[in-house]
Amino acid sequence: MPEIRRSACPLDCPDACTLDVEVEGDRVVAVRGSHVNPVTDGFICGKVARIDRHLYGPERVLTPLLRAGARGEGRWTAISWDEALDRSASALRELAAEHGPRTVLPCTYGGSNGYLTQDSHDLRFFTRLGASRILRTLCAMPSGRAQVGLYGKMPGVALTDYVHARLIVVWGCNPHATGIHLVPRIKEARARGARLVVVDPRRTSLARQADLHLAVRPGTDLPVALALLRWLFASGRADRDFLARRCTGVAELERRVQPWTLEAAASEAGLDPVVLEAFARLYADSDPAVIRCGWGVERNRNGGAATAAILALPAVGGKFTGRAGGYTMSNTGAWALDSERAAGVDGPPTRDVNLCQLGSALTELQDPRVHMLFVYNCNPLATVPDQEAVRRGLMRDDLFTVVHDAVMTDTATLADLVLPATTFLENDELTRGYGSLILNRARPAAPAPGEARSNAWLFDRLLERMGLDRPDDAVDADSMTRAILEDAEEGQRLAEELAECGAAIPAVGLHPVQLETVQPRTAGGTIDLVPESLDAECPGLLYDYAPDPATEAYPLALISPASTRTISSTFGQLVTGPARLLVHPEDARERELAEGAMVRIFNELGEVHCPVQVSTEVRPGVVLLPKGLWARRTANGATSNSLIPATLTDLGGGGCFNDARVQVEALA
Ligand SMILES: Nc1nc2c(c(=O)[nH]1)N[C@H]1C(S)=C(S)[C@@H](COP(=O)(O)OP(=O)(O)OC[C@H]3O[C@@H](n4cnc5c(=O)[nH]c(N)nc54)[C@H](O)[C@@H]3O)O[C@H]1N2
Ligand SMILES: Nc1nc2c(c(=O)[nH]1)N[C@H]1C(S)=C(S)[C@@H](COP(=O)(O)OP(=O)(O)OC[C@H]3O[C@@H](n4cnc5c(=O)[nH]c(N)nc54)[C@H](O)[C@@H]3O)O[C@H]1N2
Ligand SMILES: [Mo]
Repeated sequence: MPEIRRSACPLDCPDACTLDVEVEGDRVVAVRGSHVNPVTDGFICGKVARIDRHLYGPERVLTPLLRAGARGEGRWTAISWDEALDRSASALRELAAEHGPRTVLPCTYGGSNGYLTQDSHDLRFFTRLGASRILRTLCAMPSGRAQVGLYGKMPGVALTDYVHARLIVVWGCNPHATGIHLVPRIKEARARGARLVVVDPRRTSLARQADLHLAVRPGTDLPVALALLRWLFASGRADRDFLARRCTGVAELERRVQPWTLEAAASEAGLDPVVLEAFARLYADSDPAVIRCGWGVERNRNGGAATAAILALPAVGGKFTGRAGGYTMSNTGAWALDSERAAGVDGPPTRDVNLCQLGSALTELQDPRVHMLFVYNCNPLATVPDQEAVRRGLMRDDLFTVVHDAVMTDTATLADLVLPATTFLENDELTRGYGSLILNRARPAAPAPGEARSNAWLFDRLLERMGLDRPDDAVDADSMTRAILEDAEEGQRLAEELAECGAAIPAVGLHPVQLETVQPRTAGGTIDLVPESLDAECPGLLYDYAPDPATEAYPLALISPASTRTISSTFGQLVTGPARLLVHPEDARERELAEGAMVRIFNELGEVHCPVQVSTEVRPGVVLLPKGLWARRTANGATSNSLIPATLTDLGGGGCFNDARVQVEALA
């Protein structure tokens, strides 16, 4: 008889679903959404519903593997964990002795968003070792800086409260792929008469249903949002009373928006100014109005300022009008848990390496060079800009690369040592949503196949082997969970709720009302529309616009948003068939590209070979290849990141994924 076990999904998605996992013998046979998390509401995405193919598929790494042939040749020798740990520890010891511990670079991003797999056991190990510190900038840095700059860590409108909105603005977000539980809430709001505006260069499925779709050129949200702000000020629709009472920087913001008339912004963004004005009026006229700001906005040279300008709209428009009035960006601010402090993360000063610039860190950085790369929760060859530089780095003879992952990723194929990781259904986890307002505590639902071990287990063994452990360290999952909760003010209540049903809600509850039940958490408790800290960090000043990087040689903007079938590159091994580049019919005609033609997409950084799909889903001047593709999905093994520059966003040092400018031609 199958048994149902409770679990939760810690993958990089806003929804943080609670799950019912059906287990037969030692195997997971089915996964369904449960009702514990109200956002999940009993259904889940197709990726996790079919996760058995990932857990028990042919790509699963089952034992530690030591490279046996040339790098990338695919010949491996299975070794024991004891030998794998000994080899890792002796490589760490020898390289640190020769070059100093900063020669070791951990490489980690978003494989699992749980506190037990990131920023706890792992960070304690690398920090005490004195390794170089990786700045985890691949995502959410520019938008995070903007949000914290204007509002502090104020939680946003609950996704479940969208049903109450009269106007929903979905800005640079594609929930149909990236957080599916918002979609039925938008549908319900629409059924009750709400209007929908979508700002996206792509005609997403929500854009097709929208009252207004603003198909902006990538990277032009900043002038668009500034023009909306200017219109609100100029047409007497700004809420002057609210601004005077609750905000700082009002006059300065009003000054900085001046260059951006609706006409100027529309021209820069490739929009009809009439449509932009219609949007401005609709926003001013609708209450409650909510903006779902996504991460498509941030992935370019203007991404931080653009997010800040969008988040300024509800303040200037006086849109904090109760439940469903305001904005949602990331909701992590609902939690005050500090896993680093609880884990005892401390160590000697070291140096920072920006993950978006991993390629140059591996090929150019000196004093000391990186001689050991330790990859976990990450597949950098698939997900980091300037893929060819990352590849050259990983191919270095004098670099020892360890990859801890559940499957043989593109990055793992170039490693020296591959260590088998558990998946979230096989290890303990404590995780909070960044959309859902929920904290989940999951126990292993099924035994791990083969010799797979969790991050917590691995980094605690290495800590011991390197003699860096201390008697009062929290080690196993229960003691780390306890330490994290005990460290927090509301820990006692959270612990009790978790013990009862495996989930807990934050102190702000499930329905925070912005500027009513939750307040700005800036130093002065005000909304800071032009924070000095952001001015200090920006090249130029906050809200300065950097123009499109297109050139005559590379006129097309390549965007690489999320696809429905993977989470970044996770589950990418399960997707077969060639990836296709979406090209607008006008751009295809100009280049004489027929549907299905093999093309070369190229710029000065690299090239990708794949077939085209001619489609009005993208606007003219924009081509699209999804993020997270595995090498096998293109004819030459390169993916969008081989065309993406390692330049950084205006705030937070983030990735400019959508600043790639390319040319496309038929492959002879
Ligand atoms: N199925 C699935 N779900 C996921 C993920 C996944 O890969 N697959 N990834 C997870 C992660 S890591 C994240 S960060 C979130 C991201 O979730 P989203 O916020 O939805 O982010 P993206 O898919 O990057 O981009 C969203 C939209 O922005 C558009 N876009 C691109 N450039 C611009 C621009 O300059 N301006 C505007 N206005 N729009 C632009 C794209 O066309 C896309 O439709 O989703 C999470 N959920
Ligand atoms: N071209 C392009 N590239 C992008 C983006 C884009 O918009 N365009 N978006 C970026 C975004 S939003 C993000 S968030 C990043 C994500 O970049 P990455 O963090 O590299 O994300 P994934 O590709 O999902 O790789 C995570 C890996 O961690 C592994 N993993 C999962 N759980 C565990 C665990 O418990 N332990 C260990 N050891 N491993 C585990 C998974 O199997 C997977 O191979 O990619 C970025 N890359
Ligand atoms: Mo992300």
